[in-house]
Amino acid sequence: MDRTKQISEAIVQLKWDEIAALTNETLEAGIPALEIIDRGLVLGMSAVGIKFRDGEVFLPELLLSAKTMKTALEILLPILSQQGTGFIGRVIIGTVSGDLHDIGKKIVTSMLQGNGFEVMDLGVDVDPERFMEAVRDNDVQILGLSALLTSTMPMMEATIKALEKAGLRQKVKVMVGGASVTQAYADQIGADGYGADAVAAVEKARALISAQSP
Ligand code: B12
Repeated sequence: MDRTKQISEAIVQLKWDEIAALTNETLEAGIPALEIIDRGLVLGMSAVGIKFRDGEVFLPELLLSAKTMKTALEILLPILSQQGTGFIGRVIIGTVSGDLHDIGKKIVTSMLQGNGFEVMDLGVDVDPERFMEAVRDNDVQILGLSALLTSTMPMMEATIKALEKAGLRQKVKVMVGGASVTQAYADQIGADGYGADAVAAVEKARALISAQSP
């Protein structure tokens, strides 16, 4: 079986105790970390998400699949964040209020770090006030907001509004992402950028910084 397919199968079959060895073997076979994530882990998680939506698996399985994915990411994310290029800019990132999903945000964070960005990760369930304070108190160019639930996506707009209210909207470019977020939604809430995945997030962050430079 294709090695990345084995990884995605391991996520679906909840092989949390085998995933570390499998990930190391796949790296040793010369498959790049990002390919293992995109063609293995993310495909596996998407499959689990569909099974959950369709009532074929339940919350305990969802938690175990996330644990399996996180175990593999502990090996892979340090590789992504060590690619090493010159300093480009500073980013604050977090998952919005009410939302606990952070796997995708962590991948985005590591990819940004590996591509010249210093990233301050505020974690999950971050309310608009906390984002606003972090932007106010730090020298940053970009604010990244992540949301996976349709019920928490409005907190992205609430955060942008909080920045406006505090007179800080011009200080940062706001970039949004997460499974249910789209470019149309980003436009609708007045965000400056959207990234469908971690590679797109890096490209968008670079473009936003270039546009800011005099
Ligand atoms: C793993 C998972 C969980 C784990 C989360 C573990 C963790 N620490 O993150 C647990 C078990 C905790 C969980 C809980 C819940 N979940 Co959940 N979960 C998932 C699942 C299966 C995978 C998410 C994931 O990690 N994907 C892999 C990563 C790599 O992808 P990603 O997050 O989309 O990130 C990529 C891009 O979106 C982008 N990106 C992400 N963030 C950002 C930020 C920026 C700035 C940019 C530019 C880009 C970007 O780049 C990333 C890398 O490529 C999804 C299904 C799915 N297909 O999304 C459901 C899903 C999101 N969950 C769902 C639900 C309903 C729930 C619960 C409400 C379940 C419940 N009844 O309790 C709770 C809510 C808890 C809460 N308050 O947040 C639904 C949401 C439905 C909806 N439309 O709102 C989904 C879609 C499942 C489904 N099909 O029904 N979940």
